[in-house]
Amino acid sequence: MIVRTLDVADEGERRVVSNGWESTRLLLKNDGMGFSFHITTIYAGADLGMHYQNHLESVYCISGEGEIEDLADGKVYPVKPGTIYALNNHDKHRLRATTEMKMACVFNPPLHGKEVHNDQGAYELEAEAVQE
Ligand code: 9YT
Repeated sequence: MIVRTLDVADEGERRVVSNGWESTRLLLKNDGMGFSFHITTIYAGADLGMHYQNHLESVYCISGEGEIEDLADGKVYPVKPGTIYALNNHDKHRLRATTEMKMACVFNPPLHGKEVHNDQGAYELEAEAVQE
């Protein structure tokens, strides 16, 4: 069994800080679950273009407010506490945070640990791993 807390994970290598967001990766590839699980903070005012060509991602909004735009058809959906979106078609999208947002994110295949977006807004499949 694996038991961790966000407080402890935030103090170590699991916390990755990037442009407009930070993410604490609580479960990773080397945990053997088949997915990774992250608590992500999107900073207020962030406007992030993403395209996870190599991964599927589900995102559940815990707190804060913003919107997501599906760049395939231009549709914009509000995101608020209780909203989940799933990028089941590797959907190219923009996420805009009106306020700071806390999100629970699941990636399949799982992330190794240190991924940040490349210039396509994607994560590479082979990335540097978090060392336990
Ligand atoms: C919502 C979203 O995709 N934000 C980017 C960070 C990502 N969730 C991650 O790496 O944890």
